[in-house]
Amino acid sequence: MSDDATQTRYISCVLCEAMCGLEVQMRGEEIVSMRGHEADPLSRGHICPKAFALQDLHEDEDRLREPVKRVGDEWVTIPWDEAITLVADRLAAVQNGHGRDAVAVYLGNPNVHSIGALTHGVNFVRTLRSKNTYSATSVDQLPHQLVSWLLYGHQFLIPVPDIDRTAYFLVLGGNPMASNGSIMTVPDFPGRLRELRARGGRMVVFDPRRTETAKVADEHHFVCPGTDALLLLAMLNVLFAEDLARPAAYVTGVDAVREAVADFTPEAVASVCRVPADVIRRTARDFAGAGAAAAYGRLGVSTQAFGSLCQWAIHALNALTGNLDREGGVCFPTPAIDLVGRGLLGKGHLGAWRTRVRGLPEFGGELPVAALAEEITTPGEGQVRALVTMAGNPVSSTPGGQHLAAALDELDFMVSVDFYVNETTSHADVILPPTGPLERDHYDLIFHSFAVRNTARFSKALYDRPEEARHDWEIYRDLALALADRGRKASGSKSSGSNVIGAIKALPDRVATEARFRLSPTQQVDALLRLGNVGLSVKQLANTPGGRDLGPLRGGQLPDRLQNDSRAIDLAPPIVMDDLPRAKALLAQQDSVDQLGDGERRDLLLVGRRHQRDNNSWLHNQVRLTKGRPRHQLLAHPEDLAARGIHDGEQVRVESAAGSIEVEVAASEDMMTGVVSLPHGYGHNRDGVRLGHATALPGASVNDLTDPQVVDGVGANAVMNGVPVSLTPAAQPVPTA
Ligand SMILES: Nc1nc2c(c(=O)[nH]1)N[C@H]1C(S)=C(S)[C@@H](COP(=O)(O)OP(=O)(O)OC[C@H]3O[C@@H](n4cnc5c(=O)[nH]c(N)nc54)[C@H](O)[C@@H]3O)O[C@H]1N2
Ligand SMILES: Nc1nc2c(c(=O)[nH]1)N[C@H]1C(S)=C(S)[C@@H](COP(=O)(O)OP(=O)(O)OC[C@H]3O[C@@H](n4cnc5c(=O)[nH]c(N)nc54)[C@H](O)[C@@H]3O)O[C@H]1N2
Ligand code: SF4
Ligand SMILES: [Mo]
Repeated sequence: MSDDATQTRYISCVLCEAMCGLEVQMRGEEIVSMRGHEADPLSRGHICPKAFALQDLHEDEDRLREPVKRVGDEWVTIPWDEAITLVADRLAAVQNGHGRDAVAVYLGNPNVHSIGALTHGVNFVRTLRSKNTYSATSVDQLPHQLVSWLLYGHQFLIPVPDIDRTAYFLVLGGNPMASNGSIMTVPDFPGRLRELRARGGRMVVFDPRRTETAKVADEHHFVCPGTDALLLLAMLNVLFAEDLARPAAYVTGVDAVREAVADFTPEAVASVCRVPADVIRRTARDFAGAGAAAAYGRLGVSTQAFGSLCQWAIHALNALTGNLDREGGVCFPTPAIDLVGRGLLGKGHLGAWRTRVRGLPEFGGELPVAALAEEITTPGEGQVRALVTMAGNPVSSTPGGQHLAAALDELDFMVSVDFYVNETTSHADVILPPTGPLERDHYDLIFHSFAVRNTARFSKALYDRPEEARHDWEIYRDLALALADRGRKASGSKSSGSNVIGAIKALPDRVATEARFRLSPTQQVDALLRLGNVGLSVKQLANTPGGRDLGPLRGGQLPDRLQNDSRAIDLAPPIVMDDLPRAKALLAQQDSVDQLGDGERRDLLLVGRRHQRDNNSWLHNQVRLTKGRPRHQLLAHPEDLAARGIHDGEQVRVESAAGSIEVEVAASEDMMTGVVSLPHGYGHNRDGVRLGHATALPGASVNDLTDPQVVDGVGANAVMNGVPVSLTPAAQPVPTA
């Protein structure tokens, strides 16, 4: 290719679950233009402003390209070999001195958007063999996985709304107009919604904020945060009371569900939910009568005190109305690489071990991250003394982030695999930066499994890996090999008695490790594609811009695809049924938020939100992405502000049981009264953070308010919605004499 010739390349955006196909014009190394790929069978030309951040990220001077080591307050660049040796030495020393569990791991969200992290990163974590494995799952979709494990026998066998054919789309606690869907890969949500409505279909939204999605819905209803479980139980109650339940033959436990929901009538829950009984009744009837209907609930009903009960009730609503596994209802995608069917992902388990301090259960091999800080700071046998973070920013994104930040400074050693010095990695001893999204091949191993249409797309890296850089999978491979060479003991805290024994043990470990890490991610994807039902290959897909269309979602796959032994769905799993007394207690506790045990009056409930031009806790250093109206503010209803003598635009103090922040308030009629909303991922102005532009952005971290001590009663997912807070004008600066 000559330097001035332009070339068209097709890639996937990895910045959210929508995995849009992009068409990129390149002149030499330069990106001339980027737009949505019109012929892409999944994303159909859709693109959002975040896509351009891929280019800005690539060119960003803040982005680390070589390892750095902390020396005092400075970061010093070091060669890769030295960095890998240093990290392996320190991790092995901690594990040999204090046991395997003394090294904790936190895996952040972007891991699911990188094949290298999934093939080699996860394998590296296995190599550590620590029970202290944490991830963003427990501040996110844990209830989805838990409920799928209970109902369908596999944590990743999750049905998604067949939005392209449904007649009635019921959304609770999700805002796909901003998020482009989650556990429902739905690029071009606005276009798909327009089509739904053009077919005469409807969308109904329950959310304490009149969101971007609520504004384009046929109906929007406010619901008091944290009470959706009651609302949903009441809808189930109506199905039984009005004889609308028509579950498939393979659904069992229906009578137990009928009994369990008997007390939750619409009238009984209405005042707690702040949803009129007739709205609840009508919604249940409309849903059951729609022909093909899909109920869906996302972050607002997952990361709250009843997250698991909410997700269970949503599945029950779909199953009882015959909409599970039905076209136009919710369906199980049939991806070209079926990780579930091939047995490549664990089915799930709950409580196989527990956190040391609070006794919270693991799920699927991971402990809830709400417990991480106390596992670091509480002395004793099994204390966490070193931490590996992989593509994550838990100081910003997990409850009680400020406490975690303080805890990180108590560690003996911390290493982060990340390309930014942010709120979390600024506490590390070493940062290992992988290549960026434009420098690596991509096939979506995860989100094809949750997409509203079956497709398969592979894209070659837009840029070659620079000489000085390493891919994430190379970093994990090298770390695993270096650790194998160091021959860690199985467990225990005494030092090794014999170097010879240690060396002998290390040999097979090294051989086994080499075998596991030998194939590149792309080679592994190729092998999996060839094994799959469709018979594809990387080469074929790389030559097919936009990839292969494998057609719309299919119904009628049950009970064959169930992964449990019974080949039936027990709709009343004891783990969920046992949580119903807690829901009953909420029903009784009408005045729950006003008066707390500690005598403080926290009479507002805090919820979160996302914006199209924000991406979790990162990319705020991208000037192009962050432009537009400021959106860091706490949103509150004007009546709630007036009642407190607070004016629009003022600085306010927000206080919860866990902490307090100061932030600007914005009056908004879109808020339900009694509820305030703050986006997460803000508040970059912390010590040590080097995010250029981002550190000057206004805003505070909502997770300085969320309380790590409060978790979902089933599965211990974090509670980041429905947090009781108080609101007062920020303290006026005291005038100095
Ligand atoms: N209060 C509140 N808290 C929340 C949420 C909320 O709604 N409200 N949302 C929760 C949810 S859903 C999620 S998923 C989490 C996200 O929380 P996390 O996963 O902990 O954090 P992210 O903000 O996604 O940060 C990603 C980090 O990965 C780095 N990174 C990006 N790409 C790569 C890569 O390819 N390789 C490597 N090695 N690093 C990379 C970035 O620089 C950044 O440091 O936050 C959760 N926290
Ligand atoms: N642009 C952009 N897109 C993203 C992301 C991003 O940061 N930016 N992040 C990605 C990630 S990691 C995820 S997990 C997804 C999340 O995707 P979504 O879940 O669609 O996104 P949120 O905006 O967090 O929506 C949560 C909604 O729940 C509402 N809510 C809060 N509490 C309650 C409650 O108790 N009950 C009810 N019914 N509603 C409640 C909030 O008001 C909010 O509207 O988005 C993904 N897409
Ligand atoms: S919606 Fe935006 S961020 Fe998400 S994949 Fe598409 S272009 Fe990327
Ligand atoms: Mo997420």
